[in-house]
Amino acid sequence: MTNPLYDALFQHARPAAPALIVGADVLDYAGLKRRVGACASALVAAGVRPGDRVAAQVEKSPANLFLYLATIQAGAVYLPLNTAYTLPELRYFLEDAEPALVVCDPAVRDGVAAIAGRAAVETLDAAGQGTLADAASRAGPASATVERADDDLAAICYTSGTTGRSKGAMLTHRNLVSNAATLRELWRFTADDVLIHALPIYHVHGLFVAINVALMSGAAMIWQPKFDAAAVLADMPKATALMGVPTFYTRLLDQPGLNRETAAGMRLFVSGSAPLLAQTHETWRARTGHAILERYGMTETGMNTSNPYEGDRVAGTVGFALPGVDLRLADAEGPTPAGGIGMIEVRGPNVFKGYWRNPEKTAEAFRDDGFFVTGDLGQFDARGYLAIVGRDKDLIITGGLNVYPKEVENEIDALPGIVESAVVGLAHADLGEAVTAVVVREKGATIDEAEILAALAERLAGFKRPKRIVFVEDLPRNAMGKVQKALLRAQLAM
Ligand code: MLC
Ligand code: AMP
Repeated sequence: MTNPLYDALFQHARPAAPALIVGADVLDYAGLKRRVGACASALVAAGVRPGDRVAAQVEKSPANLFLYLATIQAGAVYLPLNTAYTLPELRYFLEDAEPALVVCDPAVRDGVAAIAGRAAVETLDAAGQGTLADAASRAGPASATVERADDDLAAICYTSGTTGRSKGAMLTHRNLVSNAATLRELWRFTADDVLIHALPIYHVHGLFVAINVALMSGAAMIWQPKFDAAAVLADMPKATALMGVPTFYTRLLDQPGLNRETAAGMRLFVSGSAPLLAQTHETWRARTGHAILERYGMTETGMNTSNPYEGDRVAGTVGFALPGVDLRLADAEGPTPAGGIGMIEVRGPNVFKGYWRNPEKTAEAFRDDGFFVTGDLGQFDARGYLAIVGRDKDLIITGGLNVYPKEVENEIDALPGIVESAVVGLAHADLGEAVTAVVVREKGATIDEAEILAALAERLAGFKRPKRIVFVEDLPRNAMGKVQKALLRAQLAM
């Protein structure tokens, strides 16, 4: 029996070695496998069959990790959902993915049940308690690990489009195994490593980069429920590695206790999901003696490039294509001339199988020769390091989370008294970019910032809601009638 991802994740697991460290509690690999097996039995008892989707909107806890791994062991497809999503946001994912089971917080169980269609609903709270945990504690060990092929789906991760609705990126066992194996080798992970895991596990960074690489190495994870700079700093002397978004690093730099001594036992700091400012890189190096290793990835592709483990880690670049990943710069007319700026396109075992039930969007995303068009603009320097110089997609990345302006604009425009709006990302010291809305009201309308934000709170996850709303008489447009967002950004930045 083979189950490529499950087998790969536990290939170096020594039964008595620590897998998960939560405060003073240590769970070894034997214990982890037992808990995962019990959860897999509970999934089967809840009606989950191979190939079924298991949607999870749960707070990060060890039980959430068991659920992910159990879904894989049961041959099902894991569908993680940001805990910040509101019920209206959730409804779309559940309708589109048609999961067999939804696991959610007990507090929203009834609301979720009402939109879950034919799916069963189980619960897990932030402490890992709930009906699924109860079922797992009653269940015996998993009867068997369900056989899967390399090309079978392991996960569907939703990612928004610039227009239209979110698309489910279908990730196969091969995608996830190959990417984690490559990163483990490149970043020299071994069973001696202790990774501080402070990322959310509803996106590929925390889920497939951090968890998969650590487990596949037989390493331990210090499991933190969310990012808290002081808590990360306190655990640093016990750890060897950290993975984070740039906000982690800027917030850690605000901690007076961050210095060469606290970071002495660490061998690797990885940053990704959003651009790391060169200034953060330099300041970090001066304070800790470590060069942050920046890498570049996407939901659809996992990781594509990385700065070298040995050799220069160049600030403002994302390094080289990973072994086995083909990467080129091109545009509609063809390859970008040397030194020029072009669209980043990638091909390799890491690249997803397509968008769930969406052959048209899948076809649009690929070139005829199999390269996936990322929507990111890149440029190689003379030494072949890739820099991400922009995005050919209207996207804001705030604290490592993606916000599609159109989605926010649609919600604002639907409010009474609003003519139209434009949503842009403005530079923000903590979050990289901050969602900012420029709004045109109807004549005489009095709707204000607080009222708009209160209305949006019912519809949109908190990270998508504007940090600032500016009222204007008109939006600047070009001759084609298109809103000039670059101009707006420049005006607002003044
Ligand atoms: C939370 N808030 C945010 C936010 N996170 N606002 C903007 N951007 C964010 N990223 C808002 C909440 O809605 C809330 O608002 C307030 O901030 C406080 O919430 P919090 O939960 O206490 O926030 P905080 O702990 O400060 O979280 C910030 C953060 C977190 C940066 C630590 O967002 C985080 O862990 N980000 C990592 C995201 C990630 O994993 N990205 C990887 C994607 S995969 P209010 O109004 O309710 O008070 C990917 C591919 C790749 O991109 O290459 O990796
Ligand atoms: P997502 O769709 O949430 O997976 O986000 C992927 C996007 O994050 C990429 O297309 C890039 O625009 C951005 N991204 C990821 N890593 C980096 C990085 N190191 N530097 C700049 N942008 C990045």
